[in-house]
Amino acid sequence: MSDKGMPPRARRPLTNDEIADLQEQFDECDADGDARIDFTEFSQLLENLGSEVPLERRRSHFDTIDLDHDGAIDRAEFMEWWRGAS
Ligand SMILES: [Ca+2]
Ligand SMILES: [Ca+2]
Repeated sequence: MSDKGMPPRARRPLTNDEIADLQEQFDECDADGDARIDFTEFSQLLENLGSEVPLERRRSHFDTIDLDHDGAIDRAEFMEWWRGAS
């Protein structure tokens, strides 16, 4: 009997490819190029993903991702969200 000991969605470091991918996503999302995703840009991202999330859920989602609550998602927060997203 073997115990693999690995949960199916274990957190792991991102590969360079994934990081490059995320940075691309981030830049696409960051419409005004200030290296931060504000709520408007985030809303747009959700729409681009085809997600029909009601406005109040977007807001709470946004607040969850915005770890330091400065009103915008920076790259680190974006990646953290992506890694933790289920
Ligand atoms: Ca921006
Ligand atoms: Ca933030």
